[in-house]
Amino acid sequence: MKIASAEVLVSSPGRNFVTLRITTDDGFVGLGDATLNGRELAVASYLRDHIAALLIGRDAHQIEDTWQYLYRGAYWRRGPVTMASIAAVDTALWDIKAKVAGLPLYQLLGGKSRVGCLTYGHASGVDLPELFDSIREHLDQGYRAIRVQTGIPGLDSVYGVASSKNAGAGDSGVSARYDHEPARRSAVPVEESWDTRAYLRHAPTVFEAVRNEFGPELPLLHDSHHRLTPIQAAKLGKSLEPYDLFWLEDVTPAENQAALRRVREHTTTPLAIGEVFNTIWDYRELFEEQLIDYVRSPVTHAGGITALRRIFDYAAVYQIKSGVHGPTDISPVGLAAALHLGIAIPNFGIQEYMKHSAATDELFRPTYFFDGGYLVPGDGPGLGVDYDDLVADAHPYEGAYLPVNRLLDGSMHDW
Ligand code: EZ4
Ligand code: CO
Repeated sequence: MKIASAEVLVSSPGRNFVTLRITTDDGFVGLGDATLNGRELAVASYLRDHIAALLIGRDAHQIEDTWQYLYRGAYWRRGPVTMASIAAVDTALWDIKAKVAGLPLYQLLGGKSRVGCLTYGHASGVDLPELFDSIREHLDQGYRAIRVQTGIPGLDSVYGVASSKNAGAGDSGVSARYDHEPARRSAVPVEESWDTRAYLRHAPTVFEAVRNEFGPELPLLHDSHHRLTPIQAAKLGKSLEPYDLFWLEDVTPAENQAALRRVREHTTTPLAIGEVFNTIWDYRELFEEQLIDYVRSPVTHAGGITALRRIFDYAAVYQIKSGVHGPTDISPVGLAAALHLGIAIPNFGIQEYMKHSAATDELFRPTYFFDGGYLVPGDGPGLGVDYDDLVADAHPYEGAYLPVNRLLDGSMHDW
């Protein structure tokens, strides 16, 4: 069974997606997600200009060998563009293998270990009343775990707050955010503002109010989005301890894994990190020193199903669980891959879930479904996701960027 074609498909059904479609000489079709939010065309070029031709004629069954060929063969290792490209090839080949077997992909990964993947949804608001409404809305939809992000008094626009009042803020004069996600269609990034001291004072008051309103049971999560120094992160973790978070995410920038040691010394708030990591190597210190509790890598950015399964197995040795990144910039192909893996592995933790737009679902026709707070992968052969070229043609690529972040004195800060 040889690979006959590898097409790179770029479309924008409400937001941009890069999809790889591999077809074999006997007509099997597999899909892989290669979406890198705000840098989509770099991955499209890597796949189109440097990988597609290498795949033609290869045995579509040789997933591991193809992974090693692309990873070792690039010579230039790791990095988000390379690893998203390899991820797309790997995912598409797993999709094909499962279709050839006539089985849903999770069966090839060991079969179901649970009835579904527990998800968390994103509640947010510029203030407490708006936040409470958002939490109630999510509970009504069936979510059993909730990420909480709010506005901060004195700041115009803050990461993670999908609010009509927040949309269009910043000084770049661009369109509103889409899909409740921060990337906006614009020629240049929107600029947001940040004040760490105001955040550190405000965050515990928000969680206290949420616990008072919604009680002690509801699992609550929070994302600090790489903005703190180790000692600030330690302080935040400590101040949130009374509110019993499920996790605190990305407290420090990802480049310096050793920073987590300092945080860990001071707080028992569980930590999640890794949505911007690319490989197993990024986790080595964090796992071996047990500095984190949850792995945030998605299939899409960590080199595919082959590579992420290896990361999860390594994590399991240290009682660390999965907590896969699942914003809308992970396409339905990437989400489906995460669900097949998540339902099979022994150390599943939680899956992030933001519903895609209707146009996105029309294009990809996912067969996974949301039921009572759980996501369940489709039972048909393969990943259970499609790609409708006609729908895609109606949604051409549009440039979009994630925001940048400045402190109140104008200096650049981590976004
Ligand atoms: O900012 O997916 O936990 N979720 C996140 C996301 C990321 C975006 C970047 O593309 O941090 O909202
Ligand atoms: Co995050």
